[in-house]
Amino acid sequence: MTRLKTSDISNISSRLVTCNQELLAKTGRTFLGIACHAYGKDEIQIRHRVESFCIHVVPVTAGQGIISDFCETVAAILRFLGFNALVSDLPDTSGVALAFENKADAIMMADDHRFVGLNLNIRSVADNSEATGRVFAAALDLMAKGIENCEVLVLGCGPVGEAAAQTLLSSGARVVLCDIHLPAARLLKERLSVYPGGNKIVIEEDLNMAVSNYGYVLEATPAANTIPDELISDHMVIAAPGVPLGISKKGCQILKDRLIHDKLELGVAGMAISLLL
Ligand code: 2YC
Repeated sequence: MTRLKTSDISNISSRLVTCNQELLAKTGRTFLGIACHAYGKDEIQIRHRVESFCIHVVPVTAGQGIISDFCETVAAILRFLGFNALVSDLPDTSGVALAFENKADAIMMADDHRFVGLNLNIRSVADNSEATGRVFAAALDLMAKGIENCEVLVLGCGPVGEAAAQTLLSSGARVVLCDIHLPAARLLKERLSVYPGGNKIVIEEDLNMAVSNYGYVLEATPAANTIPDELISDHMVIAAPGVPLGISKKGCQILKDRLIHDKLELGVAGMAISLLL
């Protein structure tokens, strides 16, 4: 799991309106709309519910400790979506206790291993990796104007790639898995074989060969420059939740509106909507 740096997130809050407009242009939906699409929720109904849903974002000092701006950025994203969100005055145990005492509906918090949302009423857990994979797969479905029966290359078979592949299967896509560590791809194929369409999953062992062959890519690796510029074609559509972005600045210029990437926003939106279920 890539640990974010303050420099990765410090400009997110000030760019939420712009990024929301860019998503609208690329997918026809906003942050909230894409997250609702990912979880099969009606956006109008969700809009009525978010304002009264109180989320405490609790700083966690464990392990490598606090990332400056992390909690403030998560709260800013939640408020942009319409939630009643705040950063707790207290970290760790005290912050969790305060959320319960103030009758918050949910907590969001992250240590070095997991970033989760906890619904305090129904005791559900929203995991950032699962939500991120799901929401980026939904974004790809929207960019493709329906991914059903399309082949999609999923690069990276970790928790984010797994959630994305599972979501793509449920959208009727034909999933192709690729991972630098072949056993990881094999294991994921095995796990997904129980889902409809899972028995048709293909594994590509050569990344460059794979990228050249598929028009839809979900890039979920924790590596930069996963997709070399020379392999980016004019018809490629890429959803890239991987941090750092696996595409160079030049690659982004070639792709323009056919690339979706962010480092926190869409995953937080997915977590929040999944807490409302
Ligand atoms: O400020 C704090 O409360 C820190 N304990 C937050 C640590 C977040 C560590 N995780 C990450 O940087 C990212 C997550 C946002 C998703 C995957 N890695």
